[in-house]
Amino acid sequence: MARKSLNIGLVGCGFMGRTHSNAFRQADTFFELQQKPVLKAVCSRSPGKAEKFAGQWGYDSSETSWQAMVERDDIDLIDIASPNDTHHDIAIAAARAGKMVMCEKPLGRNADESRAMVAAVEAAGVANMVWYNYRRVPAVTLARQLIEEGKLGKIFHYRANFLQDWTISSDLPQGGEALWRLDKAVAGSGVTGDLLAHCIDTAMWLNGGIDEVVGMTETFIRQREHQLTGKVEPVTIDDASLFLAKFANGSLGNFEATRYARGHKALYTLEINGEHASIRWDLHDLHRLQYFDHADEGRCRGWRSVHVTDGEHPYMDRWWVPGLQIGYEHTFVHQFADFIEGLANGTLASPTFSEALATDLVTDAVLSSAETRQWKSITY
Ligand code: SOE
Repeated sequence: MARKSLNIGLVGCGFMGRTHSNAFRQADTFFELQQKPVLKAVCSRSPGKAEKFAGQWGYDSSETSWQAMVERDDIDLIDIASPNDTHHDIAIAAARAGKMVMCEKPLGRNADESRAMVAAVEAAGVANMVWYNYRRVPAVTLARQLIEEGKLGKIFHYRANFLQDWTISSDLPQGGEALWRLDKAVAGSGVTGDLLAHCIDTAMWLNGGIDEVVGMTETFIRQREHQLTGKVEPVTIDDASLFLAKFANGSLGNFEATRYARGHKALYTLEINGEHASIRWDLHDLHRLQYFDHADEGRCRGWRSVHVTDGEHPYMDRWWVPGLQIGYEHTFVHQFADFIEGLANGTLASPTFSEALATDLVTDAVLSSAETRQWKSITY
């Protein structure tokens, strides 16, 4: 029987537009999707760019206005991969037009924007999802399985870092196409919304909700040339952000993100210490899960380095033969395949807009705590 098509309209032709487009193409090859993804249209403000992207990635058409794309009858799903300041308006318009919506993280520039986006998709009753891709690294999904099976027992500590070094030079301008992440008006915040958001999303998925936080942020370079105005302007994003957290299950969290950790390009690490076992994971070695089980026989007890490439590991039966690795791009493929599966079985793939709002509530609380130098409670 012919499968139903799912016509996709992508907004944004940057780094994330590429990761999502690759996922749409690969998922249909490696997974048995119940619906056939069709790359219908891609949209970018610059006409040449959208056209070129459409040719390269196999989209049927290109647009220069997201409003026009949202109104098209031949599009079922709007995927938002454009800068953060566009997420709110596009998602709400898409939901009102009855389209399914997928959105790159963070959902909004702040929790107020995200709340309105949640309200829009829920009022329209349309499927929705936010691309927090690191949950779908097989080793991270395996960590979740082990925790759910009770292998760690009571959890005491959760530790996460996301370290980069690409903004250290004071000559680096802010704003514009490639550097909008440095412009608070566009990004919403600096590393808190960009990098800690990933750590928080994974943390709450693995270890449950966060009740309270106390944070500290710093902007190391306070003025940069703005690419759009050509003027030297204040920098108002957080370059580094650290916070302590208390989880609802009583465990303590310790989080850090910075773009000033010389030598680290995208080092996302997490560690969880439980009563019976501990887990450690590192994005630079993403196919391995480090696991320490206190139940092991004493003389051989130690950290195991599990190579998460066997058919019995999450998602791995879809790829190559045991022992052969997959990488960063596959996390998006897994997330999209889960989204389609969710449409078929009536359970939306996680995180939905509403689940991703929880992350924005935590990032807002961290920023507000850093500003006021006070602990902040989070009400979901
Ligand atoms: C920032 O450099 C960035 O590209 C983030 O925006 C992504 O979400 C992260 O996965 C990698 O780093």
